[in-house]
Amino acid sequence: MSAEVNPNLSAKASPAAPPPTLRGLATRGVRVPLAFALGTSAAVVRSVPLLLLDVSTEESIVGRAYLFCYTPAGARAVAAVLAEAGEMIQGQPLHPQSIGLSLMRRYALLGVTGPVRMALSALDIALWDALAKAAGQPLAELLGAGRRAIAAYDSRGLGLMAPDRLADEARALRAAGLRALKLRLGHATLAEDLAALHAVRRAVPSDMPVMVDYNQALTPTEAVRRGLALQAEGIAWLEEPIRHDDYRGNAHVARCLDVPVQIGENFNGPEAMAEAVAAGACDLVMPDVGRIGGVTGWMQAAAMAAAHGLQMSSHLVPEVSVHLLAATPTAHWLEYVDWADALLEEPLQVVDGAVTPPDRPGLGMAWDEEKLRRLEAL
Ligand code: SMN
Ligand code: MG
Repeated sequence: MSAEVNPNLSAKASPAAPPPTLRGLATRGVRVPLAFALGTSAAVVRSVPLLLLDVSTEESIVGRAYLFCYTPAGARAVAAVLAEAGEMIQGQPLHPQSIGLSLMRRYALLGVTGPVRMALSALDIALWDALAKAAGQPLAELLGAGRRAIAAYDSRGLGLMAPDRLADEARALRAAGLRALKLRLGHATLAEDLAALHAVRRAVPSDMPVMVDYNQALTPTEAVRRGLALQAEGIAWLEEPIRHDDYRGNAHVARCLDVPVQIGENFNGPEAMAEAVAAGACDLVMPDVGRIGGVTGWMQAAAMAAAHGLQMSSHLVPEVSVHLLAATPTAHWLEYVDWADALLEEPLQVVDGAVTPPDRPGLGMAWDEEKLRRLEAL
């Protein structure tokens, strides 16, 4: 009896191609004016400072990322850290996880929070973009997922405004085609918050989900009082009712309410999310790819959310987040804003209330230099 030879075992595998080598990086900051100003309980946002990052390799692949840096000083701080990190990674192979681990170690003394965390997250995003381009695949596919449609809610506008202006803006947003929207609350009184919610509710179909976001405005006691009144009116979730890092307080609010408590945009890395989940601080999570640690940090957070059966949404940066949510087992909602339309060659498309990762290699983002020339440089 002759033994069968498995041809796959006997064939000599050809060695894998070496990874691209990193050459350097460049950043530029721009101010993008908003069509719908965003009046939150913490600040009124009329224009957004965005920081653009290009990472180049010796093979002429360019990986890109952009971040919302909250203030112009934020953009300058993130750019300064990136310039320093760029010198450290020159000549390194394109291995996002290994580079991230060594930079986190390098910045352990300064502290991997705030602008440092944002810089390392942006770098990780750009490295993964380059890796997916080198593989000739959309990022979602490189992460092992199909390019599936992710339901999106409209997060433009609907700030702290008078009820009649809110109703007008809700109707304008509704015409744009998304099937859910987010209202910012945190007026001086509960009565004003309820009036704002009623105005939006009356302007949109009765079954349209309305998320509400307090941007950390309340005390735990006030959050429970307002949360009980709001949940009776039907809201999709109660976002950041109190200080984001008071996990015990958030857990108390979550226990007292039926409406799901949503937090996550301020999670500093997957470690913060692990603590929040362990404390029972929320019912839903929405990390920001620019604070959770880029693609690498997001995928760790997604695994944690899946293991705990927690639905996970994104925070801003929808062009990047849509690829990541496609690869997130418990994907919930994509937060949609159109801020980067002002600088992209091919802005994100909304179809039937959802966004699908584009069928282009990497993230599919290319800067439109003509559009960029029209924006104020920071
Ligand atoms: C937010 C986004 C952008 C600026 C300020 C606040 C926010 C959100 O909390 O969830 O969209
Ligand atoms: Mg929020």
